[in-house]
Amino acid sequence: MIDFYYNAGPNPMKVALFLEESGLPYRLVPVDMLRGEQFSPEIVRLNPNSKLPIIVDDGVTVFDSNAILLYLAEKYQLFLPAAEHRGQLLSWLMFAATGLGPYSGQAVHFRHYAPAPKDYAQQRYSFEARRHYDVLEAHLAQRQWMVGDAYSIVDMAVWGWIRNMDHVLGPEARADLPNVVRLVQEIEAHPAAQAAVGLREKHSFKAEFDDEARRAMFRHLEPAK
Ligand SMILES: N[C@@H](CCC(=O)N[C@@H](CS)C(=O)NCC(=O)O)C(=O)O
Repeated sequence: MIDFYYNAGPNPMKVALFLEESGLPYRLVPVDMLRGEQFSPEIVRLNPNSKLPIIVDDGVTVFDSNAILLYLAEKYQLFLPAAEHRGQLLSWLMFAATGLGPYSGQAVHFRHYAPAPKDYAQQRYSFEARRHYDVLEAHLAQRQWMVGDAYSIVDMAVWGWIRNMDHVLGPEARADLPNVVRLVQEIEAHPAAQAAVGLREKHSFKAEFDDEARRAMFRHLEPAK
C-alpha cells in the first residue's frame, strides 16, 4: 500500500495523476500547507525539505514529485518511455523539475502574492516561466507526447504545471500556446485526471489566505530571530 501525502498543488497533482492512471492501491494523507502542517515533525521526518508530495511505499519513502514519478514508473513498469528514449526521459523530467516548476512557482508568487515593489522580480520570473512554456510549445508542435510516441510520466510531470497556465502566465498566453493547451486537454479527457483533480474535494483544505497562511507560506517575512 502506498501512503500519499498530498495537497492540491501542482506538484502533488502529478503524483495523484500517476496513482489514478495506474490503479495502484493508495491511501491519501492530506497535509494542509496553509495551516503549516508541512512543518510537523512527521512530515519533516519524511521530507526534511517540508514540501509535498511524499509517498511511503511499503516502507520506502520518496519525496519530490519528479523523483516519485520515476520511482513509481520504474518499480511498477508503468508509463515509462521505451528504453531507447531514456536520455529524453531524463532530460525532460529534469527540465520539469529544475525549470518549468520552479520558475512557474516564482512567477505565481510575484504575479499574485508579493508586496510592492515587485516589478523587476515579476518581470524576470514571468519572462523565464513564459520561456519554459515556449520551449514546451515548440517541442509539442512536433509530437503528440513529450517523449517517444506514448503517454508517459513526462507528460504527467509537465501537466501539473501547464494545467495552471492561466494562473502562471495570465489567460492571454493561451492563444500562443495551442500545443501546450492541446496536451492539457488530452490528459484531462482521461477519467484518471478528473479523479486526480477531484481528490481535493475529499478534504477541507484551508482556502483563506490569512495571517496563519502567510506565516506558513512566507516564512522569509518573519523577523530574524
Ligand atoms: N521540488 C518539489 C517542490 C514541492 C513543492 O514546492 N510543493 C508545494 C506544494 S505544490 C509545497 O509543499 N509547498 C509548501 C511550502 O512551500 O511550504 C517537488 O517537485 O515535489
